[in-house]
Amino acid sequence: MICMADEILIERIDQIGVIRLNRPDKLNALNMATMERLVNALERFDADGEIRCMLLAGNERAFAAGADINEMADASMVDMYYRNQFARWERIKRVQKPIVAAVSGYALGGGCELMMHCDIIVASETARFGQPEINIGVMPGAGGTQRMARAVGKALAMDVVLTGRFLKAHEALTMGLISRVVPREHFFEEAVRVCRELCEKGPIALRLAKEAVLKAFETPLSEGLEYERKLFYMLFSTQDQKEGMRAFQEKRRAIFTGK
Ligand code: CO8
Repeated sequence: MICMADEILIERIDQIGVIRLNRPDKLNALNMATMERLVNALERFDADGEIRCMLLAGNERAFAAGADINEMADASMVDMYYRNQFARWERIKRVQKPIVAAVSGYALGGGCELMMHCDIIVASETARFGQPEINIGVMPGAGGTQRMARAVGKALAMDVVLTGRFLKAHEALTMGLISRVVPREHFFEEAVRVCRELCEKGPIALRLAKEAVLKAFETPLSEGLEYERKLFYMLFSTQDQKEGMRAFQEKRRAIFTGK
């Protein structure tokens, strides 16, 4: 079933919640209406017992070419402050299920930042990444300086953020910004394939594993290790742990129920 909500298209592919950005004329520029619908859709899928992971995509030409410049051009500092747009981005951070990004074409500015909120990034060979805000007199504001630096290190983050240059897909792969590059015609189906793989895993283990990896960016190593250990112990209270290990012993495929 495809549900049209103007700026985004929402669809279910089996247990995958698919959200496609849908402002092709504007290279999927992220205006406030798009962000609101996107975040609402992510939260709905996150709360939906039938859905195991989400897939976020644009189209072939653009994942998203940034926040909508037309909405910001005449805004004052006070306007921006009261809009409090970053509250929406904070809500994406709280999504528990894995989000897979399928990226083709431009992932720039807020588009690149949105992509960096996702957990696995599948890109087409044609994808172009960048934080070009410097060219329009500003800087990244939705985590670009922080997540880019953590993903690729200081030297390359500085280069990308200060010069605004675009990275090609293979460059971004080598730098560790993304994890898979495939030919353009396969980027969406590859992302679906990754999602299908995730759907086979234990849903609780998936969420806790996501939480633990993200914790690595927030804590010193000793604290992160302690956190990981507690989540690991927690999984021994689930039926999925019993099923997973028993299936291994019985040489069969595990059927995880998320209990
Ligand atoms: N905002 C609004 N409209 C856009 C945007 C954008 N970010 N990007 C593209 N568009 C529009 C163009 O204006 C054009 O519209 P129209 O046909 O009505 O003139 C249409 O999309 C097609 O774009 P182009 O004609 O420019 O296409 P080209 O192939 O010539 O160029 C580029 C493609 C290089 C991607 C070019 O469009 C471009 O440079 N876009 C802007 C990229 C950019 O600067 N992004 C950063 C924006 S700022 C930001 O993201 C800050 C995030 C902070 C957090 C958000 C919360 C506030």
